[in-house]
Amino acid sequence: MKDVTDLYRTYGDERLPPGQRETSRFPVLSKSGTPGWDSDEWQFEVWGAVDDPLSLSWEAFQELPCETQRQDFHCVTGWSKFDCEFTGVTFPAVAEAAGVTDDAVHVMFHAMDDYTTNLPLTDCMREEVLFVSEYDGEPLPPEHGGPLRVVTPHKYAYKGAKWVSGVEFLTEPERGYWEKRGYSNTANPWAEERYA
Ligand SMILES: Nc1nc2c(c(=O)[nH]1)N[C@H]1C(S)=C(S)[C@@H](COP(=O)(O)O)O[C@H]1N2
Ligand SMILES: [Mo]
Repeated sequence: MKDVTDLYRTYGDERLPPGQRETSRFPVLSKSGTPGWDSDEWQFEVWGAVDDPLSLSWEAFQELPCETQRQDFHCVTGWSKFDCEFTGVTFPAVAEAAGVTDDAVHVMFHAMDDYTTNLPLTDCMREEVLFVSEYDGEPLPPEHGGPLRVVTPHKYAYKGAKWVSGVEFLTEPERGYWEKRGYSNTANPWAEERYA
């Protein structure tokens, strides 16, 4: 298994970012309830600054190359969970399948509960940004974003959309749900970029 729990070395001296507490629990944080889904109707869309927009069924999405990684998870409200085992498809693999064009600079993730979150393209084109469908070897629990969520271990967890349904490649930056409501746009846990 790929272990990316040492990525903190790029950002700071300590694995636990400043102001965080380690927890062994996995709390649930959602702006509204857990949306339902139907595997026959589920569609994953990729659009915007791409040569080949994607519209993938649940079955087709499963055919993308998948890997398991050990990662840490940092919530902006102050808890961190070490050594999560996430299985999924890397962001670069999805970007490659869609043929991202040269003018793309930014990304908006869209979710089934109308959540959105944004990141610069360079922060997404990393092997540890995963579209996760399994947690600890089991299907990702619905309250944690199942069937599919994004994880961003180099950023606070609000940058990872649960119930992700689409990815939009943008030629200019835009802000997502919490980024418009006072959360940091950049969200680096080692710099404690919590609120804007
Ligand atoms: N679609 C969606 N994704 C979301 C959220 C949400 O409300 N809706 N909350 C975000 C926030 S603020 C956090 S801290 C993490 C929490 O993930 P967890 O519930 O699995 O701990 O999901 C993020 N992704
Ligand atoms: Mo959060």
